[in-house]
Amino acid sequence: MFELGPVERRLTDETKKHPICAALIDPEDFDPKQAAETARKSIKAGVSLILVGGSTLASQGRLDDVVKEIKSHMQRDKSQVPIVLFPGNITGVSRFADAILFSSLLNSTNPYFIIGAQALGAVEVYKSKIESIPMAYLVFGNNSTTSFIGQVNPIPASKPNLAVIYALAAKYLGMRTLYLEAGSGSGEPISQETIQAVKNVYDGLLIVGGGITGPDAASKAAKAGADVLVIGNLLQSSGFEGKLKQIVAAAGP
Ligand code: 1GP
Repeated sequence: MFELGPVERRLTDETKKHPICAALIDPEDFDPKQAAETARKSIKAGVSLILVGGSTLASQGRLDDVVKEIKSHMQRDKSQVPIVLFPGNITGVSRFADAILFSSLLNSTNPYFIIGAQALGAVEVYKSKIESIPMAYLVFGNNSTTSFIGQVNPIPASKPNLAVIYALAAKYLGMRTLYLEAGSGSGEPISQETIQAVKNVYDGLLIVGGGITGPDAASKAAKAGADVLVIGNLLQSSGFEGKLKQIVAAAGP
């Protein structure tokens, strides 16, 4: 039978209490040392989860190095925050992580991103023995790297009902996690209306990301029903910790 692994159980338990924040580290943007330092600062600012991945990651070796470095720093600091992979392709698997968001890009026009890459990457996940968390991934708008690479048929921001039909499909397919993605650096985060509409029909873990750069956007997404808020781009600006702390406080209890 299917059972929740420790990371999914932890996230489910934590988000029952209040929404949490995740720091997304793209190994294309940080070398291993910078990645570890960014993860450390993010945890200090209050994030509950470190995500590692990106849409254009070409080197699995680079991913391994980044995850290993983050992990060794976290062990030194005795941090229990999980490191979870957020893969954009088959290069996104590392046996050094705690879990993987094993995702299907449901609104891609290319079956490769819906099930092809998953089949090709599955053996690597099996061999690595890391925990797999099934996830539906939905991309809004057509201006992001993830939208371009994933050959997405983008959900228009003004059509929450289109997100709802995919959320229902994800639920009926047994996907326990759903990620609403506005695209990294988006000027238009996922709207409250969309988050609420999805939350009404979907009872799994609801992740929201793209363009959350301040406490206002975080508070809106959390109030609308997001369980996990993903913060990526902001981590590249110097002195991001102050803003991240405000975001965590705005999202939290
Ligand atoms: C991207 O949703 C994430 O996959 C995070 O977006 O980089 O805009 O924070 P930002």
